[in-house]
Amino acid sequence: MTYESWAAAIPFDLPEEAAVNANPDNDLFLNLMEYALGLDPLVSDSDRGPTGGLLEVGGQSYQSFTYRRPAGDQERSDLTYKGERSIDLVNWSDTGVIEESVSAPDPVSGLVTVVLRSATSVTDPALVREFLRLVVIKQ
Ligand SMILES: [Ca+2]
Ligand SMILES: [Ca+2]
Repeated sequence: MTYESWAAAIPFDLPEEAAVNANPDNDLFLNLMEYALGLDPLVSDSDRGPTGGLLEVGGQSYQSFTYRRPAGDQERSDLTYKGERSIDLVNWSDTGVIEESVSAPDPVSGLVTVVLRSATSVTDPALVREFLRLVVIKQ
């Protein structure tokens, strides 16, 4: 599936509401992210975005975040998903972000759950602060 085929199947009121950077439902997500996460671009569903937390791996705690994305015949073939990390909210890089797991598709929604985490333990004395985010790139 591509963004264009996805958007063509949605009953937007106005043509401009189908743009990747439009947000006709006024929630937290522009259409591109609605598409990327398998959300409804016409229903406010801000609570279904990525969630942050701490993940325990090998006795260490790491900042993590979890998001869901469509898979199988709903896979977004024109998108690249990337976790990025920053220590200053200015410079971002995918270095230091690990994809910890990808679940099997949920039998009802068809979405897989992806868990990303920092490579740096929260107890690392060199770590002052860090931020993680999800970036979606459309080819
Ligand atoms: Ca939206
Ligand atoms: Ca929405």
